[in-house]
Amino acid sequence: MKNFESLKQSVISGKVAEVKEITKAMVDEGVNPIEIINEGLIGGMNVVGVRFKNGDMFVPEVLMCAKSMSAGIEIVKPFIAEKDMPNKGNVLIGTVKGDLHDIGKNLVGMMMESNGFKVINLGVDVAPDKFVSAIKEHKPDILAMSALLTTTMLSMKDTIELIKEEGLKVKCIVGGAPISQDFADEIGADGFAPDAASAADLCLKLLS
Ligand code: B1M
Repeated sequence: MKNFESLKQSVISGKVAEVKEITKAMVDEGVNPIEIINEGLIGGMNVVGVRFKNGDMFVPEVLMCAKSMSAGIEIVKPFIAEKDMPNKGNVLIGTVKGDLHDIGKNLVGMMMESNGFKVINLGVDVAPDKFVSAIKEHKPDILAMSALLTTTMLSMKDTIELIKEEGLKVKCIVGGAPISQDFADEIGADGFAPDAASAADLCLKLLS
């Protein structure tokens, strides 16, 4: 019988085919699907998050781990009612207006998903009014904005101002290579995270 530890190790190694095989075997054996997600798939990604944060793993490896975790979740999903899927909160994420960089933002989204958040990804080049419409539609707990260009980071400020003008209640967090805690404070953001694993930790902290 395959155990949670071998599933966890396969996620940590980013072995998509192996994760699929073990997950399928566990589902066939009647293992609780929520436990497969929490203890095996998310359990593995939690280790990846810590290693990435400490500089012991790099972007391409982390992307493979996230891909393997998602492959496992896709197998388990049909056996779980939507209401039973782990959900620590809803996060809306996007790269700000004028900015097309999305590798880091997608990594942040994956790390949040692997921590049990439901993530709605708005993509790139998202203007303040588009963020605002999406907040009205999806009512997220957190809005996470990413910017990689010094020329686009001010769009974060515009978005936060518009959110305040509209009286919307959502925690706004920011990140990306040119962003700092000082900048986040200056524009009135609720938080800043320097990397994907810290962004997931920040969401947990803000919603705890
Ligand atoms: Co561009 N680019 N790029 N680029 N690009 C940079 C950012 C740049 C620093 C390169 C350089 O000159 N040294 C520079 C910006 C300079 C500046 O503004 N200070 C630059 C430039 C100038 C440009 C163009 C203007 C180039 C041109 O056309 N003349 C152009 C702009 C296009 C546009 O956006 N309008 C451009 C285009 C591109 C490509 C399309 C070719 C490509 C993007 C492909 C894609 O994303 N799909 C690209 C790339 C790949 C880069 C570099 C090389 C790598 C970015 C990356 O993916 N890093 C980058 C140089 C660099 O950073 N070394 C560069 C890996 C990624 C995992 O890290 O995105 O930092 P990062 O994300 C991290 C953290 O920042 C954080 O977590 C992530 C994971 O740990 N994080 C968050 C990110 N978002 C977060 C959100 C959060 C929290 C944390 O929310 C709370």
